[in-house]
Amino acid sequence: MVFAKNDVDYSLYLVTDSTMLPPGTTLCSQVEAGLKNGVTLVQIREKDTETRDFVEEALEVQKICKKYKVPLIINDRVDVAMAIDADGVHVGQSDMPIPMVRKLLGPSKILGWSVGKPSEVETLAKWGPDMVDYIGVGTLFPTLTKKNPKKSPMGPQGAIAVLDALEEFKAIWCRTVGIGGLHPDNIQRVICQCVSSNGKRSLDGISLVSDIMAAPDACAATKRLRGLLDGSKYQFVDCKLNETFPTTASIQSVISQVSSNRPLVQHITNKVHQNFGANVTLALGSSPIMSEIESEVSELARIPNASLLLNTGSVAPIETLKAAINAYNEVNRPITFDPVGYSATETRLCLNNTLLTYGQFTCIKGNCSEILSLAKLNKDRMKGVDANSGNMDINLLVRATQIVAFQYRTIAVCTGEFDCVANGIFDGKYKLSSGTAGITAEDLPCMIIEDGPIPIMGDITASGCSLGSTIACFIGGLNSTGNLFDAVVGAVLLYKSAGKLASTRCQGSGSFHVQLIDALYQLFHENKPESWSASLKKF
Ligand code: 3NM
Ligand code: MG
Repeated sequence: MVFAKNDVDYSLYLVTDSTMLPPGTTLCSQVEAGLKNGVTLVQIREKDTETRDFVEEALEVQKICKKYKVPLIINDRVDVAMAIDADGVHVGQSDMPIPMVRKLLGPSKILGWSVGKPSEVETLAKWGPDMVDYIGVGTLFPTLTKKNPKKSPMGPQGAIAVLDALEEFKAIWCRTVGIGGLHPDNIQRVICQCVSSNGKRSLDGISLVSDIMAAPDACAATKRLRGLLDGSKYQFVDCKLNETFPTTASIQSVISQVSSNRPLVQHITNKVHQNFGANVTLALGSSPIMSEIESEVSELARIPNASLLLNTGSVAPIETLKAAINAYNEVNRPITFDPVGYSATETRLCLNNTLLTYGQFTCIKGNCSEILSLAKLNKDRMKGVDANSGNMDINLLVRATQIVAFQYRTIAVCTGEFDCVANGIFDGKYKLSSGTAGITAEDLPCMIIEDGPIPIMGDITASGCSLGSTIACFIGGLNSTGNLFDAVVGAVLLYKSAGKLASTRCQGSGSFHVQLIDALYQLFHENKPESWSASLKKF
């Protein structure tokens, strides 16, 4: 069977591995269960099978693929592919060179290549459209399937770099599938986040092994995957994800919701912030819990209006942080992420990037240095955890905030003399192949909150961290119809106005600390955002 190469559907690409078959199943029964329920492409990848058995298995699988009119690709073994007239071959970076494989296969077969780096994209672009038809982009997440992994997981950010390279080098013909550690809990996030910076392309599909091959019920497993791919909305918080701009009236509504819902705000945060953050949370009519106990995170996340603040200046073990992210993502409860000192040291850079790869955050809040580094617009390493002072260009900061919002599909907050908030959640909508239909970071709604300098903010500890507490209270306190962008902007507006008010009432940094809590308490309970001192404008 010859497939028109342009018509191949890459959306759900099953790669086999007969070493993980559950009892009572066979290679063929698992493949057929997949094909019956929405697998669109099959690759036989059997690393430990002798040639003769490999050929026999390939012929069996080929029969099934023909029945479902789905192309069959052979991993590595160009000879086997040619011998059985398979539809294509997939090779890795250390297998036979692509031009040789193409020469052997001829022009009409599908040729796939494993790619992990932009430089490899540059190579395939130079070869032109007659060489590589699609690439497997990976390894995305840790996987137990690959016995001798040569690459470390790249996360969605690594896949974005590959998609950007395809656009940069104009390899428009080349299709893409993500691979490595893809499971129902991360597939929608991957499709949603992995969009080229020009908004023009997303992954064309996902490729996986264990989720179907090792499934005791491969039919049900495939159906579930198919449903996630065909859904078009990634609802990772149970609140409204729309694009309207916050106003003082909508912020007033947020505060009423927080007052009546009294969210439980779990803090995993640094020692300096713990006490102050708990008091700020109480001032905002919410309940703080400073728990770092791994075994209780799932229970906490299930409490109505639970909200998590994750501040990476914390000393909690990384396994606790991951468990918390998992628990809140699983039940669609919000996480506010504060990557303290994002790139100040190699250790922090690695920890923060690991967590950013690991889950979905509703809000990412940082100071100018952190946001610039996250957006990769800051060439220098940060010095310590404080924001670099100096004249900051508003256009640059807005751009950085929008990039962070776009790349992590989050509401990004950049704090400083003025604060920027950019909404990258869109409508939670995602699409295979066509990305955001050309919407880019620059198109994202962005608000600026200003109230002149409040230098004394820098003279107390944990003032930035406690803005994180305020945001976590506000988004946690929303009703299911509440608006996330309103909540985050409202938190920033309140915090800035309270800071200003406290600075006029205090006598020094000690009383400023106390006055800040009083001002937060007063402004929150009065709930008259139209009279607050900080200004709110669209950028
Ligand atoms: N190739 P699972 S990762 C076959 O990174 C393969 O190129 C990878 O298995 C790459 O879906 C991988 O079970 C294994 O995680 C994917
Ligand atoms: Mg190989």
